[in-house]
Amino acid sequence: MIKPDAVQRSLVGEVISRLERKGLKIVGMKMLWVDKGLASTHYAEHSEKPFFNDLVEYITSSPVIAMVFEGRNAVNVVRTIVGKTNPVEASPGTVRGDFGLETGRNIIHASDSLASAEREINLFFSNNELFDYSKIDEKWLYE
Ligand code: D4T
Repeated sequence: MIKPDAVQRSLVGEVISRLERKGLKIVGMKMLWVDKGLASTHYAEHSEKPFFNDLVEYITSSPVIAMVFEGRNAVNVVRTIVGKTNPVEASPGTVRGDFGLETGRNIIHASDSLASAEREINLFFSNNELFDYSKIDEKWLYE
């Protein structure tokens, strides 16, 4: 999910482009304005943390871009491109390392496991918003 700060800062194309050029396949994508209910469900694991209220405020402050990418090792590949949660620690070359300054404005969310990807995809997308198709580059991306 491209977060509100990245939408406001015109980084949407830049972020999508990095994930797309890596070889990941876009299978779902939409803009939406996350409400407090969806934000609280999405970040339920952090509900007791001191930063929870600020996190919900931030993620509901402007529209976001929700996306589903497919590819071999997609979860790990995306998290490597995204970089560490705190942009101060994120390596240059990562999305957060190149564009962020603070954890509370860290540009993008990425699922941290297949289980959380499945849960989050179900939260943000219905089945008819996800696309099963082949791309012509697949034989050049995979052995
Ligand atoms: P997300 O979930 O947004 O991709 O971030 P991460 O997977 O990299 O990090 P996370 O789950 O630990 O944190 C979720 C979210 O909370 C914000 N946050 C986190 C914050 O505002 N202050 C904090 O101290 C921490 C740890 C940033 C990301």
